[in-house]
Amino acid sequence: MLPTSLSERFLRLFRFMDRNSDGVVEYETDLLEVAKLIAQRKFPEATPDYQELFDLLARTYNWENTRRDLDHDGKVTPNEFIQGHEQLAKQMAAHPSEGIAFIAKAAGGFFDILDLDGDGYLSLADVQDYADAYCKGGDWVAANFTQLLDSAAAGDASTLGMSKALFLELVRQFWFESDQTLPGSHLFGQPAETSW
Ligand SMILES: [Ca+2]
Ligand SMILES: [Ca+2]
Ligand SMILES: [Ca+2]
Repeated sequence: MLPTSLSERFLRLFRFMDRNSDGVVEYETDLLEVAKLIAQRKFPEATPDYQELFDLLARTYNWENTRRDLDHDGKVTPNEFIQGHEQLAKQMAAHPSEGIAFIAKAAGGFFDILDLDGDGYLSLADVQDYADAYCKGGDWVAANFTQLLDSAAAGDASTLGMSKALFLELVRQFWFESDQTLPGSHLFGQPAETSW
């Protein structure tokens, strides 16, 4: 069993990913649109660059959702979502260095897609557009982003935004550290729901 702190935050992520808020995450009705919006943001539609990025995102989202869909009915329920991550958490505990390498590759690649101007930092606009793609934008995004940046060690803080090193560490904490006092536990969290 996952610690309650982890399953609660994964449910929060689940609600974030459930774009149309109907209680299940589906590739066609939730994630396909996100792939379009994120690719459109980076490249003009109908260009080869756009198509390549869209295909990559669509393939990745479809693969992830299929992997989580344990009964193969096309819909990922909150329970399936949690169970999938239970397996992942076990693998991470057994092979931590492979887990870190996986995060650097998967989340690092996604960081580069979101970093619109390619300067190596995520700006507030980058994360706002990301939340908007899932129909989850709002004031909470800026409040959360500021809190996450403030949480960074002085050496990592930057007026440019969130560095990739900080981002990857927050992602690692979110997925694998049950300690709720770590800043990464608050990724995707609306400030009203968190206990800073
Ligand atoms: Ca849905
Ligand atoms: Ca299912
Ligand atoms: Ca940037």
